[in-house]
Amino acid sequence: MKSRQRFLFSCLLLGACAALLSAADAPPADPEGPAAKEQRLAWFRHDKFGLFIHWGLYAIPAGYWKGERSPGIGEWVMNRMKIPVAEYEQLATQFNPVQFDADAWAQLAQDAGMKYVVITSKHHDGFALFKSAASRYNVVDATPFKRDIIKELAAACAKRGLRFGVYYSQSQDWHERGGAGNDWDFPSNAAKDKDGSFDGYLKTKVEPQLRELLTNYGPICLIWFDTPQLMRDDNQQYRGKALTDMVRALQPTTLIDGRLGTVGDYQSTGDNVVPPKASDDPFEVPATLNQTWGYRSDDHNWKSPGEMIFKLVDIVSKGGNYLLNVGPMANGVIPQPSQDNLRQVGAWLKVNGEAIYGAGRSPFGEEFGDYAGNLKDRAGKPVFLGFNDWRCTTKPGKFYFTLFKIERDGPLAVFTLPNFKNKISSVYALADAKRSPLELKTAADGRRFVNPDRWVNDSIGTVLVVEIEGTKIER
Ligand code: FHN
Repeated sequence: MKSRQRFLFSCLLLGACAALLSAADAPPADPEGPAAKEQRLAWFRHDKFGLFIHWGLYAIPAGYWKGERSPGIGEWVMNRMKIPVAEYEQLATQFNPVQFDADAWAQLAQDAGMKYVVITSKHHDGFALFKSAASRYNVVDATPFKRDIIKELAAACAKRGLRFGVYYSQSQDWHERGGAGNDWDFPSNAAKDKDGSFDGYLKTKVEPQLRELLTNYGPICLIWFDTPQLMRDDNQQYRGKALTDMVRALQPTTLIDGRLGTVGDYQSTGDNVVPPKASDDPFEVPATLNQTWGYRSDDHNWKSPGEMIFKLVDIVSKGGNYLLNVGPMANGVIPQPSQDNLRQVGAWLKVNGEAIYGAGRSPFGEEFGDYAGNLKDRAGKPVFLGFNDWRCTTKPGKFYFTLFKIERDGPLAVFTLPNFKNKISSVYALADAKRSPLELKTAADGRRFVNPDRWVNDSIGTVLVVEIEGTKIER
């Protein structure tokens, strides 16, 4: 071959390789198909633990309005007290959280061992924590603070390698006539879903604001839509297709949660609801640290670090993610008990994170509990009695058993392994840097057990690693 021919041939070859490579890299054609979803979900399935942040004007009244206690969750004060828009929006003129420090928030998430952060960019009260050309009711245009909170937090997260996502209340917007939920300023006879005002609100506020969020703040790992009222019309037709299409077009890797009003990328369980059994379908449990999402000055009912660790392991062992919430105060500071408790979870994860990040669900199931034979709930359904002695997560060739209640044989701590046939090559405690093998014993009935004595002084979850032969679990 002459050199010119050789050159042309190499160009063709390179072109063909590049086409093949980019075909392999390109996202699968149908963005709603299972392959595209799985591709988008890879980080979510790995990361497991995220920080939820509910923050907005409601942090100022903190659960009280004109000296009267508002019942329920803090961010619902406008609704519960039927506060007229004209009065509530005045809170914006007082919103000046001078102690807000995005770096400190992102640092807390990192210290807690969380891998992603999701903040309320606009909650049901309609107030945006970002600069928006679609509505002046936003932190930059309507408050003395004038700083774009979403921008600062997105940057602080990016600096620490944390993924960043936004909560966006697409249906309820108590500030707008067309939005769902406010029947005290805009009586329900407006029939928003029929007279076009809800569709108008979607077009003039929701769509442009989502475009802003997906354009101005770097990669958005997920959008957490919520309470999908009116997202289906009378004929059950989904009216948010423009929203879904926009997310897919602007950021094809952004996940859509399970509360948009159509099938998202994963299931969102009910608030604080942990499913009783494991699932292969991805899901996320949104949960509070006390009883409220948005800050309430009178809610001191904190979950202990031990409870949170149990929930994290429980959820991961069932195949899901845990999105745990903080409600910062009006001055921009996250309540100290939230910080302290989360940092303790982080300390546990520092030692035991291998059992969580990237881990698969339990192949067993008997550890979750059982339906009580003859107990029925008020709806007549059988009652599920949860067990919380141990949980199991997995990686190829490994089981991670996290022990929460230790059985004892006299003074000896005993963990009896669930039944499986694979040979065991090694057992050790994850907290043991030396990974010294623990002796595996076999009882008269053939069941295998270990005495992890030295390691069980940690009452909030001792992880035993059991390495097995083969990657397929034989039962
Ligand atoms: O009404 C909201 C509530 O304020 C909060 O944002 C939670 C979080 O999951 N979602 C709704 C209720 O389910």
